[in-house]
Amino acid sequence: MKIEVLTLFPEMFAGPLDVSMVARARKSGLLDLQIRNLRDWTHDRHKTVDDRPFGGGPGMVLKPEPIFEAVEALADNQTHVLMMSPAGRSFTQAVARELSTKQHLLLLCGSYEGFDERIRTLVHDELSIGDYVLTNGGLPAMVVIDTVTRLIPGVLGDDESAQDESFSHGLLEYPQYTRPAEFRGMKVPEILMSGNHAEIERWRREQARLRTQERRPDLLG
Ligand code: 4G0
Repeated sequence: MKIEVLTLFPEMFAGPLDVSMVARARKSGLLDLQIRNLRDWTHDRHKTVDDRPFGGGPGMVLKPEPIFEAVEALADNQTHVLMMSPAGRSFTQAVARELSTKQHLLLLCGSYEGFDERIRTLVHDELSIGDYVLTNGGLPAMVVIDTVTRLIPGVLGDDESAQDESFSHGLLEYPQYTRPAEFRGMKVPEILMSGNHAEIERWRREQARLRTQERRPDLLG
């Protein structure tokens, strides 16, 4: 899969995408990730990307010309163009699964007070990672990239994929333990040491249900 990001702050993307599973996916060729600087599609001396809103009001708005030129240069008819914005549709694991089937994603990261409305004509979907406002769309784009990358076939090992499957039944995960069997007076539940795999599975399902009821009753419907 190819993912391109159009941003005013390409420096932000060094670090989070150079470690762990995303780094591994890039090195193996399963993910081709390219960070593009929006200012490369300006033509004036000051590399202007924003302007004051018509009608007045605070802040600045991203102007259409550089974004149109960049999208026209980077996208073809295979490209799924996404805009990161607090007004977007909620980004969920289901949305990530859907995006992981695309062959080319182009993520537009805004900042300031947002995008000139005409930019939305370029976009297939507008996504929000949650109900809060960030200084720019870079962190939301990295959240999308990270989430989608681990769903690209071949990125997770077989073990990790199987484990992930068991967590995607819409419940929170059950309590897990490793050695030692007793730590500072806190004991591992006896059932997990019983060797009775049917009973262990029953216990885990029950724990996941209780935890979900307690913390996220909205997930149970
Ligand atoms: C567009 C996304 C982009 C409009 C982007 C701000 C939070 C998210 C931005 C605005 C972002 C999110 C109108 C403030 C850049 N902040 N929740 N900031 N406005 O996904």
